[in-house]
Amino acid sequence: MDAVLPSLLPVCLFLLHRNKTAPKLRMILLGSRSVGKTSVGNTILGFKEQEDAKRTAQSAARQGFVGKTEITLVDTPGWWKGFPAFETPEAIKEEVMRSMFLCPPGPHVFLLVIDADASFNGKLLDAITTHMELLGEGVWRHTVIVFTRGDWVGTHAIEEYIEGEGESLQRLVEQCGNRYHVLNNKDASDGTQVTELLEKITGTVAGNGWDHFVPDEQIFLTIEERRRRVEEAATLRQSQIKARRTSLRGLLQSHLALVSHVN
Ligand SMILES: Nc1nc2c(ncn2[C@@H]2O[C@H](COP(=O)(O)OP(=O)(O)O)[C@@H](O)[C@H]2O)c(=O)[nH]1
Ligand SMILES: [Mg+2]
Repeated sequence: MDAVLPSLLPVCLFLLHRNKTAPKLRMILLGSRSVGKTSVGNTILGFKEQEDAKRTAQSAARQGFVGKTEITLVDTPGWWKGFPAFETPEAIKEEVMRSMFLCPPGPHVFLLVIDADASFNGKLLDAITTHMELLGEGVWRHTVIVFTRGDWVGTHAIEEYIEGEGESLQRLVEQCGNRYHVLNNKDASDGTQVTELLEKITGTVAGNGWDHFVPDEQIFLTIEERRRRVEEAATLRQSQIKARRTSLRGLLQSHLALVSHVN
């Protein structure tokens, strides 16, 4: 018996550790330009807004904690407000799609960011829908709307805002299973707004049976293939420029040699 107990110790420690392992959540910020995606990321992760913050040009993942929950948050470049996906440059669409592969094996939720100080209409709905659909089927049941500019709206009036903006916004909210939250990114001191958002996110993930969104591998292959072609074209262009320079230099040298010979 004395010999058995010590041998069980590592197993017990492993089980204890496994039960204590902190939960991990992977999420992606989506939305049109300047709605506050990067700011939402900063608010969630508790990072300060950078004074010289540049426009997000490429999708990138950041890590942090909210309480004991480890968060991987992918920020994306936004599309032009009110423009459907077919009018968005390929490079932006590609970055939006690439975001799914920056948090393997796939995001638990998409945070669809909307600025609540602006009016909403059918064009905005169409822009959001066409861009969200780039990500594949089943995206809506993993989506939570985050309304920014809570300081403009007043946190208690968000339902009024949704009702007041009419059918397009109400349809979007319904499409997302009535999952939404309002944030004031200018108030870093209000920790409850983040914990409440995290509760809604956790509720959404639990409602999906803790399944994450499974990105379509074909999208990844298409992006990689396009990248490869762009890189190949750039290399070819560079070698053409180099060859032209070399031949120009050769021409110049023979011209100079000819001139000096004549003189
Ligand atoms: N007043 C206010 N301004 C905000 C809020 N969220 C973002 N902003 C501002 O909106 C601008 C665009 O935000 P940013 O996060 O860069 O938008 P992104 O392009 O979607 O990433 C910045 O000047 C932010 O300071 C908010 O909740 N309230
Ligand atoms: Mg940004």
